[in-house]
Amino acid sequence: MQQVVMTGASGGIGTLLRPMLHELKVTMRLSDVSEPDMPRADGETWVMGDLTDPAAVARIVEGCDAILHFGGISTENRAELIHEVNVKGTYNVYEAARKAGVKRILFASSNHAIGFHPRENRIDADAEILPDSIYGVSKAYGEALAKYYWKKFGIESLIVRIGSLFPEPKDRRMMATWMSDRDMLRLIERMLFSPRLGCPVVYGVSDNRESWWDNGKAAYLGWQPQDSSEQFAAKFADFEPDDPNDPAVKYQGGGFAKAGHYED
Ligand code: 15L
Repeated sequence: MQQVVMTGASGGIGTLLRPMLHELKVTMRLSDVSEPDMPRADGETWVMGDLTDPAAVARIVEGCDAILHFGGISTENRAELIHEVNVKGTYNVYEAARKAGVKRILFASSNHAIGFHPRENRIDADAEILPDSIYGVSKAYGEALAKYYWKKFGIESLIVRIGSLFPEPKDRRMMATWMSDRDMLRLIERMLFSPRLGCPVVYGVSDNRESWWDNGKAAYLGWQPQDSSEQFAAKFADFEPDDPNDPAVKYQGGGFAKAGHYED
């Protein structure tokens, strides 16, 4: 059985996925800076540690086969903090993985690495990197790092540009960007068990009627999202025309594209 580490296991996505991880039939080691106050599921082990500390990261990944790297700051913040946690932390994860002989990594990137693409454009894995925030810049760095470790050391990564992974869409934009937890679980399953992974970019999005993202270039993974935001359409049924000049409406990154620069 594979030993799989999840970083950021106490965060929003980690908390959503935890109850389903046993379905992967792997041994899970969960990690974060602290453990949430909820009962441990059968078979869960925890190793607490800070991603900014290389020695702690080495302990977290020791002896594992694969890493699901969800840890980090998940929205816009001070550049210094984002550098510390997302840039240095992700570097620490890849370096520790290299030294420990880890074969596969899922890098939780974000749609905010490409958030300044207009919504009229349907884009694929080769779209130009156009971050809409310093947070998005940190995700672009992580993607580049994943490709570097693939070419230099043969460590395979699945780069997932996650849309909006929440229990349900929170606004109209998320009708296009929503990803269900079950579709993420299915994607993790392909990442762990596909005979050939390489280092593809996949948009983490369910089979939504309005989607701006094309995963055709990763078709060889055999991942097919099964859920759709359409089940929540009634929530956003009141028709109000969008203001086409509002950057939050014009760009794929929504509010991140509109927000001002976060001063240190
Ligand atoms: C993200 O990357 C964020 O982590 C999440 O909080 C959402 O804002 C999401 O993107 C989104 O674009 O909806």
